[in-house]
Amino acid sequence: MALKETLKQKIEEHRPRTTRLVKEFGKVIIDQVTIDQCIGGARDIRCLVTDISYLDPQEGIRFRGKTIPETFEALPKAAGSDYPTVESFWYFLLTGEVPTQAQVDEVVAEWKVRQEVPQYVFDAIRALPRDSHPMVMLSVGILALQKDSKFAGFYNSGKFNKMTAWEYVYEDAYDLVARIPVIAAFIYNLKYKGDKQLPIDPSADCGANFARMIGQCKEYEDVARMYFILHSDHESGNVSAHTTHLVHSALSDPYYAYSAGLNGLAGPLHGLANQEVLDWTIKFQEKYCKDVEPTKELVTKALWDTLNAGQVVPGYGHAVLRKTDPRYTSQREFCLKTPGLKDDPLFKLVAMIFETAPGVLMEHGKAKNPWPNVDAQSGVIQWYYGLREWDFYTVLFGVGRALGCMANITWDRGLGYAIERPKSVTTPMLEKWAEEG
Ligand code: FAM
Repeated sequence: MALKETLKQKIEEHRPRTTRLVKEFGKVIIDQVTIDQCIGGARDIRCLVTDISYLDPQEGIRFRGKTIPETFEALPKAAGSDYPTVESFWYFLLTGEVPTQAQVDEVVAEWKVRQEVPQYVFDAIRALPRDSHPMVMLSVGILALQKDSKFAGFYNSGKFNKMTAWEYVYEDAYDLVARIPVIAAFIYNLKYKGDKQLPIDPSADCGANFARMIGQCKEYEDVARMYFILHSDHESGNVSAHTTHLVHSALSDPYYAYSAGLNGLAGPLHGLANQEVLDWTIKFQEKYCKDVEPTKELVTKALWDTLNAGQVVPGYGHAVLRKTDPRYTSQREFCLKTPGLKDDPLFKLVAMIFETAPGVLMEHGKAKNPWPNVDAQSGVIQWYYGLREWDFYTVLFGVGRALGCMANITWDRGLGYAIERPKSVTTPMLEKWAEEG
């Protein structure tokens, strides 16, 4: 069955489950809220629902019930590669089913039709000051696409229907995931390659095409596939996914919603951490290792300098995870099996930071999770392949994260999730409840 028909069937099968939960069990208590959660960023409060991915604090992410190695193992691979295509992963995220090769081929073919980006998007990005952050450019590019939103068109048609609204979100979502790598490649060439744009390769899958559009080598095709898949989804509560869900809950279309999600991803405590990691590591090399090899002692000193200056160690810690992020491990394994990369001095330094930082953070005693997250390892791979403009790294994250956010809001509409509206209280109310115990 083709992707849309499979998805339609899945959504229709799922709807009675959601309806029953609300109607028959709506008042069952699944959590309680404490004052520190209220003030502390709603940490851990169970109040969002998604079946696309689940994040276990010890084990890390599962996409549609599968761990990262299981996901890579199960999905059909790109021709001549150990990694699945982004397109097969998109099918899997949306439907929860591992596609057959024929189903993947269909998605790859449809992706190519959808990936054409209107000229006005490029014009809008080109009109920005060239020294704008590439995340601004990406967010503007996505927002510019809004004018042709099929969901907004459906809403304005006067024929809006809650039962079929998801089909228009799906159309926009699919267009968006196919176009965002092309927009990202355009931004890369505009900002760092003197606006020398490279054409879409109509014979290539998403990952290979992205690699070719930014002038990368053959091996980078797998880097792109791996990177986009690993960064796709991390359940619903993280800033970019939650923002996208929140904005779309007002029936803002996928372009409004994901442009907003990208603005959240651009924060240094979230997606920008990958650029901060490279910045930290390169500055460390310049400051401490001009004439000497890095040592654990030097790394320890640099980590304490950062902490004593009141800064966070980028790439370490997590709001939910309490172990090394399997997305970190997956990228580390890629480095270890790639000749050249495993002996690269920057990779060795990142590995030394991995051996050192958890102990320092534990001694520091603040971070609940002293282990590395996805961002601690991702920059070094890009650096090795010559993509050294590290302010671009969050854009790569944003291309991947689109897959998860778009799959999620397609399902949000399919299941008719309500406009989000948590309740706020005042400080005197908290103080009164505190006194009452
Ligand atoms: N370095 C220094 N201090 C840290 C720290 C780190 N890497 N991680 C946490 N802390 C501090 C944190 O700032 C807080 O201090 P205060 O009590 O003074 O406010 C304390 O430890 C408790 O924080 P937590 O409960 O362990 O973490 P949070 O849930 O509040 O925050 C992160 C989670 C990810 C924002 C935090 O660990 C951090 O700032 N890490 C560095 C930035 C980073 O790598 N972000 C990327 C996260 C990634 F998964 C992603 O979204 N892409």
